[in-house]
Amino acid sequence: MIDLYTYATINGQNIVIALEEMQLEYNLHKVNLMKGEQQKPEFLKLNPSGRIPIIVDQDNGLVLSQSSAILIYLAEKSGKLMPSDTSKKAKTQEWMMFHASDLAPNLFNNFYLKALIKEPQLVAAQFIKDRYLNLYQYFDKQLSEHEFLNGFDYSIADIAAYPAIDRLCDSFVELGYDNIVRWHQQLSKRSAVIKGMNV
Ligand SMILES: N[C@@H](CCC(=O)N[C@@H](CS)C(=O)NCC(=O)O)C(=O)O
Repeated sequence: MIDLYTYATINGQNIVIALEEMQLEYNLHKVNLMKGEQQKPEFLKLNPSGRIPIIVDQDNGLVLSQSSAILIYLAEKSGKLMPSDTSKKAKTQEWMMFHASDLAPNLFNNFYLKALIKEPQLVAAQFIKDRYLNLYQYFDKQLSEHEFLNGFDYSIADIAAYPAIDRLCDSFVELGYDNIVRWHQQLSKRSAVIKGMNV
């Protein structure tokens, strides 16, 4: 049994999608970031950096943060949604890292500069937005050649990327990133994805 501590953010929704797709049993603990619950002492004991998502695996006591690490752990635990072949596994992780290191921080920084600081820095925010929208052209190219991001099957790479792409879909329609839009429509019909996005 897995305890999941999460909230409705891009890093928090993808873990729910993964648990649902893998049919792993879990208890959902919502941590309301708007109310600052991530700073409560009992949560900081689990993750001193005060951020979701976190899982606690009751089967072995493992406490794990970082959504990419959690997705890889859950895929290995369940034997689902990550190829076992070394090269295919590496390609899956390549697309996960593309999302986690190049895109997710830029999405956050854009939001921060626009909405979270006293004097919004709109020029800097736009610079960052242009950069991440430009990087998504490589997702579109990959999805023009393959049904799923790793080039093989539906995997944790798709799950990692989905919640952020869901928020940006209007921009992708405008930019003519038709392959991302096709992929988004396809995934959006999955019951696990619907459940995860509604967490
Ligand atoms: N790289 C981390 C990012 C985790 C993160 O930044 N979580 C945000 C929500 S998406 C959070 O909990 N923020 C609360 C805060 O900073 O107070 C991951 O992928 O899990």
